[in-house]
Amino acid sequence: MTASESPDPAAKSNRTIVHVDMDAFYAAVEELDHPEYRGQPLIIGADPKGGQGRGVVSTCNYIARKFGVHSAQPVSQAYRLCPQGIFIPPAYARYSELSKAIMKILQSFSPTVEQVSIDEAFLDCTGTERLFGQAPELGQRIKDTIRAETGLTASVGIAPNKYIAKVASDLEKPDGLTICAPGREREFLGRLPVERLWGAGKKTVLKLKTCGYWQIGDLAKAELGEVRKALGNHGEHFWRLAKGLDDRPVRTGWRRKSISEETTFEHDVDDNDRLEQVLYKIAETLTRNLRREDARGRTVVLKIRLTGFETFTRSKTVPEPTDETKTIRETALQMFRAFDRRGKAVRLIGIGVSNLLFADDPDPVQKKAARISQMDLFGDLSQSSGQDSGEHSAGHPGDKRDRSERRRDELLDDLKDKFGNHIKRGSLL
Ligand code: TTP
Ligand code: MG
Ligand code: MG
Repeated sequence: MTASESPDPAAKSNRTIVHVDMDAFYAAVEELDHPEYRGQPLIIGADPKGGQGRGVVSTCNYIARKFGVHSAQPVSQAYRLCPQGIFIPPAYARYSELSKAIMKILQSFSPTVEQVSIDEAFLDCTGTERLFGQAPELGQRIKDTIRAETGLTASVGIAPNKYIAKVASDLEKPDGLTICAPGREREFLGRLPVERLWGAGKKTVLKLKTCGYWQIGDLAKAELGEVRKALGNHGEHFWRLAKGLDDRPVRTGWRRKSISEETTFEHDVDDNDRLEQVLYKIAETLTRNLRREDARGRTVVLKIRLTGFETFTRSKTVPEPTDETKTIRETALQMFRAFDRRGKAVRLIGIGVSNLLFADDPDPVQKKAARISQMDLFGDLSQSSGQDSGEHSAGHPGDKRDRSERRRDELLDDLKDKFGNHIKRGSLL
């Protein structure tokens, strides 16, 4: 039994929680595979087309970051900041392959590994001192093993809880190792800006600053009542984090919480028929990826970015978790038709599905709706496509899907597997 499952709350502050996050992951993989890119600014993302490109940057190496380039930035802007950079499109299959290799390495350090994105994971290493040494030695070993086996560098944070471990891994990137010893939590967090509170979005940060809480230490010292007044229901959560208190266990068998797929147009599109056609295609690809992973979701999210980059999301929860193309497509279309673009054309359109359940979900807690924000959903696009397919397993219990729809979806998936993506369902022809 790991300490995270211990019924004794006192034991929780003595956990050894490790957070590992790869440095400039996609870019680092490209540098590994293409030594000629090393030493130059390298930007992974959509084609910048000499500054006319329309997509966004997935990530860039640390040299490019010096020019102000960063993830989720429009490539056109990245190009203006760094025209001499090497711009290359992402090769997801390769990143996914290395991600799997890294997760396997992490499993050799603890049976309790929770993958939280393509390049990061938490480990509960409580009680592994005799095997791997104290925190500094453990962290170095993890980094060295990843380096030796993959050629990539990771940043590692070690702390008594997940929140501080996550903050720690980010503090000395790249190739960092940052440790917060038990008992030093408040000191460790105190001088960090409130932006470092995990889960605090722009609105929360603004409210905190308006109340005079600029550093995490300011919040830790505040009266709970005051914090509640400022932040409402979330007040206590952030107040506890600020005090370095976080009991959340490291969960094994983690699965993604959401999946999404989106298209950025070469030229903004105003024609509703064309937009609906694109939504059709997106729904096809997205649900095929869902079925490959044996996952179903309850919340369908529509994302629309208009001319000028204004971005909106709309979401709708369906009664039963689904992976059915028709249901997800129709739900997205409904939201699209109800959305008032106020005459503006569309730059990007996408569909996401969250509140995912998996057929072989071992942990009933995961079957509860995962409450994630829509921002998180589309912040996770790195994993939205190009993933390897998973094995199909027994199927979801209590399957209430329309059997003919299911057969249609599965038949089409098989055809696409055999003959490629140009196979389309009748309604698309
Ligand atoms: P991150 O770990 O956030 O970033 P990173 O590994 O590139 O750089 P850092 O050293 O700061 O950790 O994301 C992991 C990968 O996910 C990243 O290499 C590319 C992808 N990604 C996107 O595609 N879009 C995004 O907006 C972000 C944040 C990441
Ligand atoms: Mg990273
Ligand atoms: Mg990461």
